Amino acid sequence: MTIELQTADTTAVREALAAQTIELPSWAFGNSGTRFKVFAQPGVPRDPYEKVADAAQVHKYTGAAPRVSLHIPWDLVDDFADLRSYAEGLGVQLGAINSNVFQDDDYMLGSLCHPDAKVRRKAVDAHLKCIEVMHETGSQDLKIWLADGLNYPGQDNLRARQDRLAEGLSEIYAALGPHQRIILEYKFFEPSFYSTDIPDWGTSLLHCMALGEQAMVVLDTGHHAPGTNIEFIVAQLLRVGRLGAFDFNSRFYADDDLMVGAADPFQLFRIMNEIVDADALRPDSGVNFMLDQCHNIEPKIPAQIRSVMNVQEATAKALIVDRAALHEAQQASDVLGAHSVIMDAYNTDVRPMLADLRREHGLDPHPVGAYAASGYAERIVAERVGGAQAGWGA
Ligand code: LRH
Ligand code: MN
Ligand code: MN
Repeated sequence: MTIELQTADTTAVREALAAQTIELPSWAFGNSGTRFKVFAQPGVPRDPYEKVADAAQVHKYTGAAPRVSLHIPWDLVDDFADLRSYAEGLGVQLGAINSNVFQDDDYMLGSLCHPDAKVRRKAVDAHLKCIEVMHETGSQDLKIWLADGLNYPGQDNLRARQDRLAEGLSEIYAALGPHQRIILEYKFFEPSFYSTDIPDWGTSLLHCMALGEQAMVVLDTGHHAPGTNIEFIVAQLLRVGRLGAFDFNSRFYADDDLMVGAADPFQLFRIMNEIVDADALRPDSGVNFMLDQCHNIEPKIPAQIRSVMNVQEATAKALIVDRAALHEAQQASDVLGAHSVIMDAYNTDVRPMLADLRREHGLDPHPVGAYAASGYAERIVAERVGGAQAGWGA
């Protein structure tokens, strides 16, 4: 059985979809690759302004991507207020600020967890600088992902590193403005392989709970061991009100950073199903839906457009789950009936409804085609020479 969307009243579904926003990462627009090779693409941005301009194109054709997150210092500019008004002029806002305390030589053995107090001081100061930037950009979220960890047993004291981390985070937390948040990301491996200082949602949550209500967990969908039930983590964090954001991407193996919904659209649907079930899709729910992807072999702007559409499709399928029927089947211990309700929604083609919704909002129903026809890609290839690698030098 499939759900008959043509005859159903989809008003509430459409309203929820129209209100959904997805935040884009500035680094997705720069050149990227693997440790084997970075393939330079013609026309990629040469500075943060051009990254913002490209992100604005994604919003122009999807109507659903009104914010772009930055990395400091990858996206350092002289005047962040100027970058902000440039973005606003293009119809987008500056979103989360990411602190990159992983790129200096000083950080080889860690940042906030480093055994040397001088390095820890430098790492805390880098975060305080990010908070200053956030005041200028109007950003709400300070996104912290640390590359801290160990490659060898005995290299450092596991417990002492957690204590140093707690201390550094609390100094950063104390500097937040009243409407600002720390969103703390976890990742189970890489660049460290024996032990990572924030490897999992539990560790992130423990630190967030110790800090206070303005600290929330970031769930990057590529940061788990294969087979992890990610929607369970989503459900659990929502229960305790600590899911601050997603970094959406797809993975076949590890932190692949491929387009969200490409490797496992069913998983993305299951995640969005938990979001909808907990009423966390509301724009004021406190969950920031971000992308965190690299487009190494595909053109970047259309890849971001496609990713936004993939999130919208998974969300639409989650929204059409017949929750009353699901509840009834669950209460009746009807295992197969309950499962069918979920699968009926997942197997429904929601693309015509999303195309209609775009038309209703004055957008082209086919964002990728509309972007391709606009001539923007050809224009940036002609105008921009010597694009920057994702982050570096931009
Ligand atoms: C770490 C990570 C984190 C960084 C981004 C570039 O793997 O997911 O979110 O900010 O990649
Ligand atoms: Mn991430
Ligand atoms: Mn990652």
